[in-house]
Amino acid sequence: MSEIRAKKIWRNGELIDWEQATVHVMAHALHYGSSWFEGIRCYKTARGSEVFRLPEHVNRLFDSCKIYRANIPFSKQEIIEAILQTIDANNLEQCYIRPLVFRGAGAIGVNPLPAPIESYIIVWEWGSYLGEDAMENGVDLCVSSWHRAAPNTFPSMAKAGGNYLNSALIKMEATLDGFAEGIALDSEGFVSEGSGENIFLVRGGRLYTSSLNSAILPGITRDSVITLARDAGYEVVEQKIPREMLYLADEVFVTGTAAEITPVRSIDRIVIGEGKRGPVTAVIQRRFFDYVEGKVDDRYGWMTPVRTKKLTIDD
Ligand code: PPE
Repeated sequence: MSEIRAKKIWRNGELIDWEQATVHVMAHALHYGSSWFEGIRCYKTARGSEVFRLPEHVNRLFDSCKIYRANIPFSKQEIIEAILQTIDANNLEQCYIRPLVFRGAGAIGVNPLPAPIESYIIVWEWGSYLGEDAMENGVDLCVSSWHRAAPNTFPSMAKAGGNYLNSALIKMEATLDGFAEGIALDSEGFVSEGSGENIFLVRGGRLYTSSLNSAILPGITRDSVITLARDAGYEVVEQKIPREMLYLADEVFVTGTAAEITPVRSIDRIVIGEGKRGPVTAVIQRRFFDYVEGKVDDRYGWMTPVRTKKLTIDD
């Protein structure tokens, strides 16, 4: 396990030392999974450090909390400012950002409403998610024996800590069986998503991705890929995807803030297409990385600059 550490963590409005960011064992979230979080990336670009789709991630955090009747005691703008401040305080040119809101200690029992809301922002350097050579050569996936939660059980549009027990079952099964990741089906048996990524397939020059009614997290990378792919002239279809369509695809790739755009070379040991990164995946990858690394204009207004250190007279 690589060491994950930074200097400062933002907690309820102030920056504290990394070591001080501890939680009481009676925190509601520890007992009942009542937490909500985001994963955001800050990239080093030619224009300086910039955060990718920051307002969209903050909106999704507030959406996740709204579903669970948790009121964040800060405005969206305050959370945005706090994220930029935390990156700056840690002096990181690029990093992964984890805003985390949870029900803390102060009430006993399942009812979360009396438990206080705690808000944190954590940043650290996080490299490749699905293995070092994954971006070039692709990864091997399996279809998980675990399904995503049925509608009316756990809302998948909330990025809630509790949902990740399902993700953990998928991920453990996949990795212990020698796969990089598992793809879960929804409760009807259609393709949903990976433990921490959305999924796309390419067939006949067209892109397909599971629709929101397949228990997916509405991924912000997924949304960005849909836009960039249409930009590149590809048709993108959001629909219910039968499992076998994965095996018959010309190309498959997964998307997520941590995973970015990772090609898939096999699923359940069935070779996908040529068994390596396909040409459409390569185009999407290039357009994505050119965008986040600031090699092209920010035509969609997706990048938020991190305030850099103020220059002093001596500089
Ligand atoms: N589905 C799930 C279940 C999921 O966790 C993620 C992100 C996505 C789809 C893609 O969403 P987006 O990041 O908005 O494109 N998973 C986050 C957590 C990963 C982790 O291991 O922790 C992430 O990529 O940051």
